[in-house]
Amino acid sequence: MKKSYLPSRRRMLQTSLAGAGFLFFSTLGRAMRPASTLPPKLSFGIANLKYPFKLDDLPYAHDAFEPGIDAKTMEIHHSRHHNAYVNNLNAALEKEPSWQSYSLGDLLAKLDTLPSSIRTTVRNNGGGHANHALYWETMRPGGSSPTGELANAIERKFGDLGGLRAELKSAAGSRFGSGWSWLVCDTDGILAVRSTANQDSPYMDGQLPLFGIDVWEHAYYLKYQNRRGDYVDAYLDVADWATVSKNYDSVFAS
Ligand code: MN3
Repeated sequence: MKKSYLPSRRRMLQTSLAGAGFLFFSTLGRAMRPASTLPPKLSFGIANLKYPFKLDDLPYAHDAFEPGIDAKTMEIHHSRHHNAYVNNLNAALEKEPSWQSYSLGDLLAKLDTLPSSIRTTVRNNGGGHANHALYWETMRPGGSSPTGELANAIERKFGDLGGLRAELKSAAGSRFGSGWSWLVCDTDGILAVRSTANQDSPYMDGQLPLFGIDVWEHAYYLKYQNRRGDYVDAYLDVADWATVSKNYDSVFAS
């Protein structure tokens, strides 16, 4: 009895010490929990942009999408709205140099741990920069079709491109106020349609934004006034699904 009791007691002691240690470290771990970081599989392209951020020129003329998306809206949207997001984001990071080395994707994924003095500015303007960079990247005059893995995944999830368009349009129409309608995927490439308010980015939730429709009034009011649905159709008509397909392939390449 005694022989077995002692080791057993020692085991209990060890177990309870280990338990205390576990509790201690898990408590410490919670207190010092590292900020969530964007998964490496999703960290490419726009997610990898770094401070100082800059406004890229558009790869097409402002009138390239007439009559669906008018030239004046394109010009104001890019040179004023998007430009302001870039400038405001840089101004915030100028005040917090220790955050200047983080990628745009990580800044958005780590919002909760940013200094409170810049958190809201980075949320609105970092999101604004990422969202608009994608918006310009995934439109091209005449549009294009999905290819490869994306074409297969759309067929599995939505039946066909028409099914995906309908879901994106529905998410755009039901977003109250300003925001975005998105096609996103996770690290396994699983597709989903969702919307976000304001300039919130799917990167904030560890998702890859593949395609986004800007439903702020500044994106369509000059031409469409309150007819958001007509603008959404016009943007979907010039969607560059070939570029979206290439971005989707990057998730599987790593
Ligand atoms: Mn916009």
